[in-house]
Amino acid sequence: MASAKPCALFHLLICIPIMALALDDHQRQPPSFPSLKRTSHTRRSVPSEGYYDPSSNGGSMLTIVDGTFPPGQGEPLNIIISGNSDEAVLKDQETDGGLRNYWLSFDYAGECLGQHAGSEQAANLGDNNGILNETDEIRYDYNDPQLGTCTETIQGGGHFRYWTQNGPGANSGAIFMASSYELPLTDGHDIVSNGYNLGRDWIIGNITQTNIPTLNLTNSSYSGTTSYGGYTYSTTVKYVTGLLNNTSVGINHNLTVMTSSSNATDGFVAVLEVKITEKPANSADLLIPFFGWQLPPLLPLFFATILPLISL
Ligand SMILES: *[C@@H]1O[C@H](CO)[C@@H](O)[C@H](O)[C@H]1NC(C)=O
Ligand SMILES: *[C@@H]1O[C@H](CO)[C@@H](O)[C@H](O)[C@H]1NC(C)=O
Ligand SMILES: *[C@@H]1O[C@H](CO)[C@@H](O)[C@H](O)[C@H]1NC(C)=O
Ligand SMILES: *[C@@H]1O[C@H](CO)[C@@H](O)[C@H](O)[C@H]1NC(C)=O
Ligand SMILES: *[C@@H]1O[C@H](CO)[C@@H](O)[C@H](O)[C@H]1NC(C)=O
Ligand SMILES: *[C@@H]1O[C@H](CO)[C@@H](O)[C@H](O)[C@H]1NC(C)=O
Ligand SMILES: *[C@@H]1O[C@H](CO)[C@@H](O)[C@H](O)[C@H]1NC(C)=O
Ligand SMILES: CC(=O)N[C@H]1CO[C@H](CO)[C@@H](O)[C@@H]1O
Repeated sequence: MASAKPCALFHLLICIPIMALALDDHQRQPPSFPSLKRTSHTRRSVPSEGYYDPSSNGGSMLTIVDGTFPPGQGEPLNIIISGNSDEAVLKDQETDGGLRNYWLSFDYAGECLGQHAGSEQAANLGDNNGILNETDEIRYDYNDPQLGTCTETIQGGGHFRYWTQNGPGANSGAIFMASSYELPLTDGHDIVSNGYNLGRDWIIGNITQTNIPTLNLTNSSYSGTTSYGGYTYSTTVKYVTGLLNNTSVGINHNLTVMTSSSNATDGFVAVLEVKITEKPANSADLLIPFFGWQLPPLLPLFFATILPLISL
């Protein structure tokens, strides 16, 4: 198939981003690389629900936010990707149909040009990892995986922070997401009215191509399929109660988010079970587009360091 020459070029393309990482370790980790954050050394053991309730082991379904008024308010972890999902989907990577490719399948991507615009939040998932900062913040990409999250940063829109429950005390591998819908940057990125419940339901609505009745939710199930990079995902969503309270008390921005018909958090968590139903025939063909977005900023590096070597 591939002769030696294109193959060498191919390896070069893979090496450039890695070299860039080694050269500048202050730079934020590019989205297509597996997380360097804490990984678990215990075996995954998944209960039938697909996750462990953080509050049963000292954790909470509310995030920890610095500097709230009054102090101690948090944001709801209102979406869980179940540990019963396919193993590949639970891996924090864009390759091989991983988590970041799944998010791209419904138009959510890493932050604008790798820059972090929001403030850090932390969470304790009750897995004995203690309180950890968010793994990353993921934004609606306005159907443009390269630059769309820049639009979200400026115009506002859907976004979420996430953590993985993989500590030794409760290693389900489930992904906990704090989703909301925020106002434009000029309004200080506050959350829109009913923005936690709507943020959750618009994500679920986009995955399942269904209008989720936010004000009339029951323990319903929804399902749908999404695709990106040759992978097709089948998602089943169950709305569950009992993890979050139906309340505005203790919820960040509660005064502006709550409405006369809904508390800041309505007490529902959407639990997603995700299965890969189609894979690309030859995943190697897809690697170039995966790295494509990183090439423009790396071109000067390429010309400065690699080209002289090649022309020797
Ligand atoms: C967590 O984020 C805060 C900023 O909110 C930062 O000061 C702190 O160093 C971070 N902790 C770790 C372990 O990265
Ligand atoms: C899809 O997401 C957009 C933007 O967040 C939202 O306006 C729209 O209502 C969502 N669609 C559904 C069916 O939920
Ligand atoms: C939803 O399911 C939970 C158990 O998961 C149950 O406690 C609750 O009563 C149910 N609520 C409704 C509205 O059916
Ligand atoms: C729900 O309310 C109960 C009783 O007030 C409290 O103990 C619990 O921590 C609350 N849970 C969450 C996730 O806020
Ligand atoms: C909000 O939650 C409180 C309990 O904290 C409850 O009394 C009130 O009825 C709820 N409001 C709505 C609109 O659901
Ligand atoms: C908002 O949350 C704070 C606690 O964080 C609570 O004191 C206040 O009563 C809440 N406001 C409403 C309207 O629920
Ligand atoms: C929240 O609690 C209030 C008061 O009990 C109730 O009227 C409302 O239906 C509840 N909302 C949800 C989404 O369960
Ligand atoms: C379709 C439906 O039942 N809609 C209802 C949802 O809840 C709101 C507010 O409680 C009602 O006004 C709607 O009729």
